[in-house]
Amino acid sequence: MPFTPRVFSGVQPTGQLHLGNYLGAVRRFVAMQDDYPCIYCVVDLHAITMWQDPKELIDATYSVTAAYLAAGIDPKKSIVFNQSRVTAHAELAWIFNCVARMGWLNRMTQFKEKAGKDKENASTGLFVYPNLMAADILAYQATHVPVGDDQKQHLELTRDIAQKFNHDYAERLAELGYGEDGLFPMTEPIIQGPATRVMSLRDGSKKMSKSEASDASRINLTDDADAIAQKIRKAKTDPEPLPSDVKGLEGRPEADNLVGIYAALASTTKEAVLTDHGGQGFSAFKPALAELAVEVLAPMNAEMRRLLDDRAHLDAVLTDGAERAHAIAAPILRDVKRVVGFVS
Ligand code: AQP
Repeated sequence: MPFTPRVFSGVQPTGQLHLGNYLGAVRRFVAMQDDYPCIYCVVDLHAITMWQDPKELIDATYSVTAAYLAAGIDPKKSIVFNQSRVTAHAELAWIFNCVARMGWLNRMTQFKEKAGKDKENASTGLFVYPNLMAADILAYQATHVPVGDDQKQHLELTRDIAQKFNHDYAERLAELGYGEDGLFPMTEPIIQGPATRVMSLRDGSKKMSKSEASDASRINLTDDADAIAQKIRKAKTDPEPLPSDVKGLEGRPEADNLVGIYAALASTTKEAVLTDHGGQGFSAFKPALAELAVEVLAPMNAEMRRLLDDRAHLDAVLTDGAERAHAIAAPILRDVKRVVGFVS
């Protein structure tokens, strides 16, 4: 039997959300609400795979929740909650720790990037992070996951885990009345638009990231108009004017990044941006980009501030979301346990 379409995605409360998180992920979350039942999680279990100060983790959890709502996620329509409140994530992750293979995880580039040279000192949680991500998605039998380009490999691993589980337990699944599709769907990543990988404003070869030390490398959703304008003014560029077509952006990562950001903010394509701005120097293009960024981000910024002053409301959203998420995940997890052979 085919799976009911359902969207799941999440963001880690590891700092302030930035333009990359917004354009690559959260804006797509908002768009998908009209077409699918959606579950949007603040993935606090993932956050602690790297050290988090507890008080900062609490603040960041509220901040990501506020950003979700300010960006346009409707908590009545979509489910919004923080991951640690629904125990199915951790329970299923353990089962997937026993399904996924060391060799699969050894190939994950995000672990290599985050662990850096000091691999021996990385938490074991960071190593099995992709198994928890697979559990997040498959605990809801989610069929679609909107993410930025950096998560593509983890989504492939999710499919490998789903496939191996369905295959290893095929006989048992058949005994329990499951059809050929098994218990878990082959989830589709949704990686779309001109800004699926927004790069650092200081270095066009590095991804814009919450945990990057330099605040000038990213535009935070909490930055005010002056900060946004200043960061864009100081963004690293090359001395050439903008080309008139996309091919001319090859080998110019910083120019490509700023054009991609403009295109995403204006909901258009890089081609269209270059039709309007090709031939312009950065001294003209950067103020136009800053103006557009402020126009899009300022209302969200104001709404986030308003929401952050009302923790009771954010708590109510998270509590309600966790109850609704649990109601979906609990019967799926119960079936997984029966399939595996746990007596209850
Ligand atoms: N630079 C980016 N461009 C486009 N999309 C991005 N995403 C992250 N960075 C960019 C997407 O945002 C969603 C949430 O990401 P996350 O918080 O779960 O973790 P991450 O991918 O590791 O993001 P950061 O900002 O780099 O966080 P830290 O520094 O804590 O690791 C995901 O869909 C991601 O693809």
